[in-house]
Amino acid sequence: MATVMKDIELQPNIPTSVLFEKHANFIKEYSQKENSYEYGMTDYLRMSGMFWGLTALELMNTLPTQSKDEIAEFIKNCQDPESGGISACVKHDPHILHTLSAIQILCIYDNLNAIDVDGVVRYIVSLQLSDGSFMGDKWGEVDTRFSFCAVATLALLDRLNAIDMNQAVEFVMSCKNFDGGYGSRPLSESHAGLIYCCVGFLSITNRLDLVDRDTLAWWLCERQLPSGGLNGRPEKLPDVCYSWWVLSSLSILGRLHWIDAEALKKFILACQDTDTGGFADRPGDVADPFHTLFGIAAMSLLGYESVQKVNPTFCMPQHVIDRLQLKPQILT
Ligand code: GRG
Ligand code: ZN
Repeated sequence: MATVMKDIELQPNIPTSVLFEKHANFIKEYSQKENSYEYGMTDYLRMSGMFWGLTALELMNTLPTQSKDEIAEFIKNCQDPESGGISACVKHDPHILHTLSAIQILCIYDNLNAIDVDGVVRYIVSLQLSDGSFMGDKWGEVDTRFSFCAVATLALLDRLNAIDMNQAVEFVMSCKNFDGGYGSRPLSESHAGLIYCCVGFLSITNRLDLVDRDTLAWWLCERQLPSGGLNGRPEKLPDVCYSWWVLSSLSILGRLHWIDAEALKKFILACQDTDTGGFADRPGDVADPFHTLFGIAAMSLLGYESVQKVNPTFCMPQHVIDRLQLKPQILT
């Protein structure tokens, strides 16, 4: 029996370029909506939201440098003096994802001294379990996303030796599936978002020798649909954020050329909102900062002119990774 492939049909009148000015305004306006209902309802995402917006602005060469001190003050107020972890918003519980986002922002601004770095290291170490996995916070959820957050944070702080690395690698490898992909925990299905986390983890820890390279790259390039867009797993709709999760993984594996780049560019350009600015998950949907970052970052990996080069492992501007003298492993 044939299976129906889910996809969308691109409409005519797709923009032929990235609408930089509109996207920069979209992100700036989004961060100024402090009194809106929408803003109040997304407190729990604030720190990562700031990372998405600020990274997108920097990739477009429009980072607001005048906000450096104000942003550092916000991050300082989100650090829990006891555990050392950083939360999404003042008075929230610390979490490993927001801790990574905060460190990424401070690295972009070259301002790590603004917070208690030893506290952050103590927090990450406290979240590792005896099987090598990482919890997201003190409440105990385990996921390979958190293994990535742990090593990415420590690498940015040059403190990778603080954790049990052999066990950490063993846990990630226990999440590898027959299709070459990785899931969130052992026996969980392969998903492009989690493949990015595990391939990124192995890139940071210099263990890409453990990857089933061609099987995984084949699974990843099979994510491309006739519309040119990529989905996150079989039989799902395309979404612009997978342009990042899939493409960055292929880029680390040295197999970017296995994708039809022109078809993907067209899909990404079609996800732009020509009225409000910003990118949506799919053409015609509402734009948001998350999909805006990943649309722009994917265009960077595809070599689009006037977007700064992005590092595929850290999802940060390459010049920041160079300044920190980090060399995550990339296969050629
Ligand atoms: C520094 C860029 C960066 C990231 C930090 C948190 C994290 C590390 C990565 C997130 C990876 C990710 C997107 C995981 C997805 C997890 C998952 C199983 C999503 C399923 O979502 P559905 O079912 O989406 O809503 P689909 O597209 O599969 O229908
Ligand atoms: Zn998405």
